[in-house]
Amino acid sequence: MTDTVIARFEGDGSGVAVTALAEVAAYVPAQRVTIESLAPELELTPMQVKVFQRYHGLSEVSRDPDRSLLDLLTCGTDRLSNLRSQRQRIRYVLYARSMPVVAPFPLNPLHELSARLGLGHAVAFTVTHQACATSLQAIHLAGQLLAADGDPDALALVVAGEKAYTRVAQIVPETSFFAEASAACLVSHGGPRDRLLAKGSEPGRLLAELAGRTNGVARGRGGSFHPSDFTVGVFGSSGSVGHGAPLATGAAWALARAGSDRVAVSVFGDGAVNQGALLESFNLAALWRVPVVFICENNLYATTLPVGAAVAGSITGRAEAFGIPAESVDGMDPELVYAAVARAVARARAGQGPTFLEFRTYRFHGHHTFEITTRLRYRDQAEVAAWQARDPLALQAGRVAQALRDEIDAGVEATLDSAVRFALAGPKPDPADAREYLYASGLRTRLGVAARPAGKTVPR
Ligand SMILES: Cc1ncc(C[n+]2csc(CCOP(=O)(O)OP(=O)(O)O)c2C)c(N)n1
Ligand SMILES: [Mg+2]
Repeated sequence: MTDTVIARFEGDGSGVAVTALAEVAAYVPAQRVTIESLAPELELTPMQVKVFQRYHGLSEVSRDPDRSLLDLLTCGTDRLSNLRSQRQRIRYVLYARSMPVVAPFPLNPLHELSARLGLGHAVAFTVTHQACATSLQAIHLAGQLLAADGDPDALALVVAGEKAYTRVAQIVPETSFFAEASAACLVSHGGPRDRLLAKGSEPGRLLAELAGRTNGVARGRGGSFHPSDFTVGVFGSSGSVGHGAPLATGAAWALARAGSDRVAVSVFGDGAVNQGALLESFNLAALWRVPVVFICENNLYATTLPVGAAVAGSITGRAEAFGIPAESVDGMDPELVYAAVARAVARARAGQGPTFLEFRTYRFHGHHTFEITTRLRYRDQAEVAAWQARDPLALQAGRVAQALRDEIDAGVEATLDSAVRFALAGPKPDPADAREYLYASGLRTRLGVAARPAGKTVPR
């Protein structure tokens, strides 16, 4: 179970110091306008409207004409649950703009925003001229400033969000047009954090878990099949294919009942789509409209079994049968994946219940080492090569400047080296503790008959 929009990272000093997103929040106005209604203002011909609608699948955008730019930005920052309590730690406020001019002169919402948030003490400035990558650039810059700051507790607030005031700014001809939304994140430096702009366990603790060490995320007791990491909202996983879905549905139900706006996400493979537990979860999730997102990574094979030989009907059709909106998305494009999950999370937050997403993707390597050692041949090398040519990492890396990419790669290498060292230095569990942590209540299981000392009753 994971909360994909609000992420929190807590470390124990096991990794290298890198830039981290301490918390992320987004605001998308509920109000939407159709492209048709914008046509006169954007000077679009009926044919151009049709191209947007049919070719780009872009028929409406979120807009909030009654809200000022300042209010739009504040809606994003208001969703940061830690902003108020961490105010004094915030040293920098960065406003990331995709367009150089965001408001007609002399308006500058940044300083008003800082004042409104009680951040008058922070250095505030705007980052621009990097088009869509400006927010990434701002986070990178915030990380560099914090690294040089000297105070390991210092934070930066990065804010993004715009309103387009002129036609030139409102539309990229035949390609796209602008909507209104805002995002805010708290950036920190100096923690043992993953550089990736998403939540995640600390690599060292995750590797230690796989190696069965007590410094692993689940004290080495989960291994590769059952790791869990509550510090980042990872509820657990199941070695039984498809059995994470009831856990996620139950967690989502509990979250909704507790009045939380968090969302549970259940991720499974195409091998799970005929599991009864999954279909039962669809039923209850749809019936109770719980905030859960079901994600199927369809990589065309369940171990070695091709999806065509195992799955009757369509994968999305299974969810649709329960009235759950379902989408099939190119899972090789990280941006499309991100956007689809963001839509599903927003639906869940708006009380509209579950969404099903099928990500069409591919497994470059084997399901398990057995497959490699026995050299099982169940797929064509040309097929593997065709999918490898669309490697999502390479695709996403191609979207950032080479210098930034090199820096990220070097950071990843350093993080991995440190993670391996941390994992291998971890202690192995003491067999005497084998019965610990099995029940939240502290209840201990009985020893097996052979292990029980003769004539003695084992305390529970
Ligand atoms: C309920 C259940 N049935 C069978 C298995 C054995 N099993 C392990 S992995 C797997 C296939 C999983 O396929 P998929 O989710 O597509 O994973 P991929 O092979 O793509 O990694 C099966 C059937 C299991 N773990 N749980
Ligand atoms: Mg699969």
